[in-house]
Amino acid sequence: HEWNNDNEYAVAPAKPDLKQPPKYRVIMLNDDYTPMDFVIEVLENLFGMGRERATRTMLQVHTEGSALCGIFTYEIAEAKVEQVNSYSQSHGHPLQCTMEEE
Ligand code: TYC
Repeated sequence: HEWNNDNEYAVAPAKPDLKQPPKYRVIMLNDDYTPMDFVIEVLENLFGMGRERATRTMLQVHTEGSALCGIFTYEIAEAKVEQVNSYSQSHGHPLQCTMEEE
């Protein structure tokens, strides 16, 4: 009697579960009233951008209508949106951010 050394059943590889948590884009929206300097300040202080990148992002929003501020987990994205919207409102500006699943 011989063993069957081609036993495929015993060596079937376990399927690795490499699923990542979903990520969310935080998007800055244009409006007609928020001062450009205020938008730059928000991008610097809430999204960690340097002056050059913040200025370029602000101008992209101004000319194209929206721009990406960053990509985060759901909870962080939600917090960023809330911080931008409440900070803007408290300064009397209509500046708004939104989030969308990647
Ligand atoms: N459009 C605004 C203005 O002309 C400037 C602005 C830029 C507003 C970016 C919002 O997310 C924004 N003063």
